[in-house]
Amino acid sequence: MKLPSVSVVMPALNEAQNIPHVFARMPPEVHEVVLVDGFSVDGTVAVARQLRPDVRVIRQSRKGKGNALACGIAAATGDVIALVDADGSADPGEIPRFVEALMNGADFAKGTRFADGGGSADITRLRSYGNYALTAFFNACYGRNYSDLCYGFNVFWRRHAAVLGLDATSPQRPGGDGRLWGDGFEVETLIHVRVANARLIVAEVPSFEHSRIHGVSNLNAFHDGRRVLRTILIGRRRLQRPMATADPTSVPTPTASIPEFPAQAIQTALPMTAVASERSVDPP
Ligand SMILES: Nc1nc2c(ncn2[C@@H]2O[C@H](COP(=O)(O)OP(=O)(O)OP(=O)(O)O)[C@@H](O)[C@H]2O)c(=O)[nH]1
Ligand SMILES: [Mg+2]
Repeated sequence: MKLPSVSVVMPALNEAQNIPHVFARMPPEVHEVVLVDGFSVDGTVAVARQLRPDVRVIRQSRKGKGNALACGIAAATGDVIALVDADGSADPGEIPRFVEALMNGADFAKGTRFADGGGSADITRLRSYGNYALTAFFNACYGRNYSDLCYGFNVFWRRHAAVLGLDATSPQRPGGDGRLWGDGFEVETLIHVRVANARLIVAEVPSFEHSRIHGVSNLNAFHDGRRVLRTILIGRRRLQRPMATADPTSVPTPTASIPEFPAQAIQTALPMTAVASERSVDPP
């Protein structure tokens, strides 16, 4: 049987020291690596290009990890899209197991650290409790039986990308913090809300989360936890009132194409002061 082509979409904000470890674990057969740079100032793009001259570098349109995923997904061309963090916590060597779940009939393969065969060296006790509670609440709202809601390693058929409805091209709002709803760390929950509302077949795939190798997390457990909770609540309202269009989990219209960085423009086009700080912004 012919294996599907896999696009790896990798959001990266100042991950120059971690990219070598992640790329070293990349299965040789991946179709493309789409690195979505968050205006890194540490040479992330240069390191990626040096190690993998074929890497596609995308410049994100707004701020936040969620916006980076939206841009990467819109730019990907493979049959399958794998969302893989660039900090060394996710092992791209696990991608074939996710693809196998898709080949066995799943529409969407979501990673889980909390099923047999999975685990985490990275999650703190606070985050673990928070994730447990949010996962239970999500399951109660959407009739699912997931073991892990807030995990970034997910793989799905690209033909379902429209279901996710991530908005890659709308401009930032004047006076806003540079992010629209879904642009932050609530993005994984937003994806799961839309996948559940579309009744896609989801397989959980055990995955081991390693510790971030270098650098610091961009996530704030309380702040981002609140955004996750709000995403679950709003998506639930939409499930009950399917005609509502004004809430942030409604699926926007398809997006235009995403600009790709020409190789020479990268170093000069990245502003040195534009590093997004997820901690300093309030939810809308
Ligand atoms: N392009 C882009 N990537 C981002 C942004 N924020 C985070 N990322 C990337 O998204 C991935 C996950 O971010 P982390 O800061 O590791 O957050 P986390 O994995 O939830 O938290 P930890 O478990 O503490 O590492 C990493 O590859 C980051 O570099 C952003 O604003 N833009
Ligand atoms: Mg991380």
